[in-house]
Amino acid sequence: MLQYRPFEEIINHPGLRIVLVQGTPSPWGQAAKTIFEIKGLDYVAAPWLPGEPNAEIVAWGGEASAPVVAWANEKPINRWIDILYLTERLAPQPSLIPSDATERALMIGLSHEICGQMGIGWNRRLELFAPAYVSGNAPANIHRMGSKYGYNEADAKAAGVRIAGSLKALATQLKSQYARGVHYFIGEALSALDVYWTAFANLLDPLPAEQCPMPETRRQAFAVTDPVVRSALDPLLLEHRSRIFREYFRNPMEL
Ligand SMILES: N[C@@H](CCC(=O)N[C@@H](CS)C(=O)NCC(=O)O)C(=O)O
Repeated sequence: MLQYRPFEEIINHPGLRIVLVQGTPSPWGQAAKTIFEIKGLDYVAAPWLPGEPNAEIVAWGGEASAPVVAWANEKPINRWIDILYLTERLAPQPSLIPSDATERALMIGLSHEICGQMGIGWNRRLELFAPAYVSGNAPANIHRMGSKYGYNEADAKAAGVRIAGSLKALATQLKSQYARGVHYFIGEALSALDVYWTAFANLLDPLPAEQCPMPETRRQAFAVTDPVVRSALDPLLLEHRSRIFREYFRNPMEL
């Protein structure tokens, strides 16, 4: 059971720590947390208040966003791929990174399409910020987040088509796997890509309240209406998300 500790308490903790966006299913953090749990890694967590300055955490982690992860007295890290490789070092089994170089390249490439710069998470966030900007009176925290996460009109306009492109690549790969009877994105077993897709799908088609107890207003905002994106959201992708969630995620999600 996730119990948030005050940030001060985790700074000098000797083991694995994570700062998580509190109260909303922020996918970068939920994916990192779930990878810890799949690998049986004990960890302690502190809350990041979304949209707030969180100055102490920024001073410690050097990054104005969450998750921030730290191990022992090593430098805190925040990028999804660095966090994944740390967990592989701390608990090599079960491995979530394919040992075959070609499969690994495909896994990391498709994971970037979800978690990386200009990936699904990045573009979906631009879509979520757009209405406030278009209204001409975006509140301060949206302005702060928008400038932090690269909001501009051109990229916001292109976001839907870019998300659809990434979804089509994911659907093509998943269909080829299911066609040969393997219900994972890559290779023969669970990889980090299955975890990332399951966590980030909440930004397009949120899980029901009993599985993901997020504020109702946020759920309505997260459910994508853009027809370009909806048409690329293949039903197999959502079926896969629900199966991986049931088999590998804590249910309900801990926010
Ligand atoms: N550092 C992560 C990205 C993390 C990220 O974008 N976090 C956002 C999620 S929306 C966040 O912290 N939002 C809350 C805030 O900025 O206050 C990576 O590069 O892989």
